[in-house]
Amino acid sequence: MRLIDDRVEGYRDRLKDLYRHTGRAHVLGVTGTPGVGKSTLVDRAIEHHRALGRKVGVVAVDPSSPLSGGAILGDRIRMQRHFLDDQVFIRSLATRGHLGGLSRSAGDIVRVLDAFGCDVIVVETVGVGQDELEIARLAHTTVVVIAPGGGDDIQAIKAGILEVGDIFAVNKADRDGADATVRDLEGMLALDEALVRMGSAPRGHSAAPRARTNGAAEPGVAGVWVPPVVKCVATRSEGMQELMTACDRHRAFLGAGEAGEMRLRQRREEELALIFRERLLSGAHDRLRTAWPEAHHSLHVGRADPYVVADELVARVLAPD
Ligand SMILES: Nc1nc2c(ncn2[C@@H]2O[C@H](COP(=O)(O)OP(=O)(O)OP(=O)(O)O)[C@@H](O)[C@H]2O)c(=O)[nH]1
Ligand SMILES: [Mg+2]
Repeated sequence: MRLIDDRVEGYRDRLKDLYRHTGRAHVLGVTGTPGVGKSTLVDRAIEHHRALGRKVGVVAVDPSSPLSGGAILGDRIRMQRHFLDDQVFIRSLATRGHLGGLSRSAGDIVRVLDAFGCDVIVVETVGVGQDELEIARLAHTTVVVIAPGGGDDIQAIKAGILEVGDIFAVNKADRDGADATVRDLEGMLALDEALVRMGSAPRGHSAAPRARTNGAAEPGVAGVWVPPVVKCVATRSEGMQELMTACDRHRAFLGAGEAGEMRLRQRREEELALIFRERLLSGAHDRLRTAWPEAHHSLHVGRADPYVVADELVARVLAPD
């Protein structure tokens, strides 16, 4: 993992070798705004899967700046009772301030854990940026965690999180307003579904991210997936059984019919797009190593038009050797 993370010479070949050993793990994404209780939930999920004898991998992605690096420490503390368990592997990743680097590493680390034989891999991301949403899409099953009050639900829609959620966990249900949040969410999900059915959903929805088709039905029934909303109190392990059951049902749904297959296809396409983007960016960076300072110089000194400069940079990237 460190070789891959540090992009040590030859790491791509190692990833290629590993890839054919992947595809067995259930990849679970857990996302939500800072402090909603994601790590606490993940800690409970580890406990659940370990009790069933499953090998668990955890990737905790912290998109924050080095200045607020405390979150990673928080994640570690939240899950520390599992550190001595050799069937649990926890890896924290920080943003490296490198274009596309964050998503790339997370996806690669997931594949390493998969090849390593993990039955379940949980990826915790703070759902604030595009990168994090993309990581969430790499999961088979994405759990969006929301806490009552604080306008979190509205924030979630703004960040496009409603679209990526296969399951919604309303955590901190020991606080006031949990029922209202559940109602709001269910209302928004119903509206979202109605829009998809009428074919008038905004762009992005029309791709039917969750492959939902007509009518409401039990989650997990082949052909239909209506994201369930589960109320929980992670600190007291309340609602965890329901949440884990919902995850298992979603996994069964993915393997059971056309809509599930569509979702898996979409995931493979996302995976390719992410790897492609990363390759493109790192290739471009390598090629432009000397061109960047020149480009900056013409911006500052020559007062060049940034559009023109960008076009020139792109032309250099695309130029044949
Ligand atoms: N009251 C209450 N507090 C909770 C619950 N779940 C988690 N917390 C608390 O909320 C705080 C944040 O929990 P974390 O699990 O670290 O949240 P997080 O979403 O992983 O946070 P970041 O990784 O920093 O984004 C901790 O103090 C938890 O003990 C809950 O169900 N009820
Ligand atoms: Mg956390």
